[in-house]
Amino acid sequence: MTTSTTDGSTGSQITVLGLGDMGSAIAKTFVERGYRTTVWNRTASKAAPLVEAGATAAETAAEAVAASPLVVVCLLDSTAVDQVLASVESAVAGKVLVNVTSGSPAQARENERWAKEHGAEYIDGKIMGDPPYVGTDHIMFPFSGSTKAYEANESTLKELGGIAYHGEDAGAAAVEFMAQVAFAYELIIGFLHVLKLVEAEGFDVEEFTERAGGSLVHFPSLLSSMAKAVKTGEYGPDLGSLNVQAALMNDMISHRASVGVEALRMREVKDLMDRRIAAGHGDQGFSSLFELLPPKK
Ligand code: FVH
Repeated sequence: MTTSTTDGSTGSQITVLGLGDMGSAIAKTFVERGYRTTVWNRTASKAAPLVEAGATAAETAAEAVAASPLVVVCLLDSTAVDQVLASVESAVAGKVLVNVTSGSPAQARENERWAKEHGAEYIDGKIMGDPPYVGTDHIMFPFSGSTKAYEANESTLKELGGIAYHGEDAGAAAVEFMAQVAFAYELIIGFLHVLKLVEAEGFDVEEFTERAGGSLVHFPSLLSSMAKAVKTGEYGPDLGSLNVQAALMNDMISHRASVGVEALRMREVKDLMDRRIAAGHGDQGFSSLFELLPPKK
């Protein structure tokens, strides 16, 4: 339960800036685990439950930063982060800043540049999970940035839940976050389109989902082999050859049209398959469509 400053000394003090749903859950976890926790929020009243639990409320963000060697920032967005950091200025010198606010890789790198300029170490973090799960295995925090600061504070960061370090590039945690979130959204919008089809045919969407869920066990190995094909450029006939799959695509598109269900995605897939086949790659598999996705290699 120790934290460390950039000069290597240790302590069990921590500051949390931002007490929205997530910031409050983070601060509460540290208080419950015995850290001397200082909190600050723009709307001061949100600190009351944490003070009752044992935290100390600071009147200004600068005062809160000055109180601890390790400062966790959890605000709405990067605009809020910029505004709050601008207000703390020299108080961050010698501190380790851990910013878990959502934002882009470029914003993370800019925050790191700002921190260095002000004499602080910077760790960027992202949050994959909901506030009630903070402090459990059901939430994941990818981190990146200063290796020295991460290693010195790893055990403290572990209090938050599952953690993973993605390297010295401050933008890497945001890359991981954006890709993981995009992966989930791409899957679930496809799932909703499929449920529309099942419903249009008059079948039960819950019963179908139970059966479809069973098929997901095959996905990890399929995804791994597709990623390998993309990385090596060696496209075997995964899911069958494109020549065969394109014929199936015609059936899928006309079936959807027959029940009045949108076929946007299937048409995109069919178009990519046709272009790949026309270029002489009909013997390759689904993963070879990667070659046609922009930006062109
Ligand atoms: N809540 C969740 O489930 C998600 C899970 C995935 C990751 N997110 C990200 O976590 C960041 C914080 O989210 P949050 O849930 O705590 O958000 P809110 O409850 O809306 O609290 C926002 C806090 O930000 C403060 N704030 C906003 N603008 C400013 C500003 N210009 N200056 C200073 N503070 C600002 C706000 O203060 P107040 O309104 O109470 O005065 C709250 O403390 C976020 O990046 C999610 O994407 C959470």
